[in-house]
Amino acid sequence: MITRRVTAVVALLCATATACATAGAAPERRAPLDVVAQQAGPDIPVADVRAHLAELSRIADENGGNRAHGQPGYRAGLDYVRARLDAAGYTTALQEFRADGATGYNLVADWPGGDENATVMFGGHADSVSAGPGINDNGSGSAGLLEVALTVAEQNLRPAKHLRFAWWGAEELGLVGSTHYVESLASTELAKITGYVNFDMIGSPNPGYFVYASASQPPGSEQIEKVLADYFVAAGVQTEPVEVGGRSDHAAFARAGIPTGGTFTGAEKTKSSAQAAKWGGTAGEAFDPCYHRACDTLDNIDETALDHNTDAIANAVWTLTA
Ligand code: DPN
Ligand code: CA
Ligand code: ZN
Repeated sequence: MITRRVTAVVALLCATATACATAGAAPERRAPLDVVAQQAGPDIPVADVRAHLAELSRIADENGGNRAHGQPGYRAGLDYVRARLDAAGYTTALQEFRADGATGYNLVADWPGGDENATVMFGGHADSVSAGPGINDNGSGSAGLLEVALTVAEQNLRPAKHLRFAWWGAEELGLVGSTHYVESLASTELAKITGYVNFDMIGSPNPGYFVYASASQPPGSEQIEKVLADYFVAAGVQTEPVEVGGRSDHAAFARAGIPTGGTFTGAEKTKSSAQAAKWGGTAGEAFDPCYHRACDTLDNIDETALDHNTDAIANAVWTLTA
């Protein structure tokens, strides 16, 4: 029997702040308790995610302004992530590959324990383009995944399933690192991976709240889509399904028949007025006007989007590995 912590998220509605705060007032009639959804997993403080982004930004600054494949900033950023994971008790490994005449690296981190025949993976790419430091793309996913991984360790989570995180290299060259990982795994090892959940751009400055559509993904992907969407329902944030197709690192897993999913806050596409009406921000502007540009810096992050998506990662880790 598996026990897991389930926190019911309950929204108490008060007509006014004073109505809620007034001490000793006669009990007033309220709207019925609105149990929005059940959530597993902790609330991750966004300041802790931001601290990792500040480190990645500093690392880019000290290494020629980027964290691109084949550049010194890539390894420096990956080494920062790895050192934090090692100190927390993860078993980490660097997988090397070659791309464009340079050595690339994937970082794979296993949380000891759980049933390895049911391994659930969470990942995102760790490389930037060469134009800039890549703080939204994909410092955001890298930092969110790192802070959730560190929280797993702090809380000494003992999931029934085996939990593995990955930070991929050379995504920007055409999904090279994640494709190399999937294609180099023995079929017996691949068969143990029961799901892969991807986080690529989760703090866009003019954010949308997108969940990868499961319809065009392998069977079983619906469960991942639902768990991710459920977080946002509980948080009172509307989402839209998005077809990410071959644009990020879940693609190789999907090709291997592994259920996949993920969240995304938008790149070069323009926010519609209907989207601005439900999410705020600016209609007619890109979700990320600094996509693949030098201005993808610490200023290019929407903290609310980063916060929600990191909490959604935590909810998915706790739920899917239970
Ligand atoms: N794969 C992203 C990039 O690194 O440029 C962009 C992207 C992510 C596009 C997710 C669509 C969906
Ligand atoms: Ca949070
Ligand atoms: Zn990119």
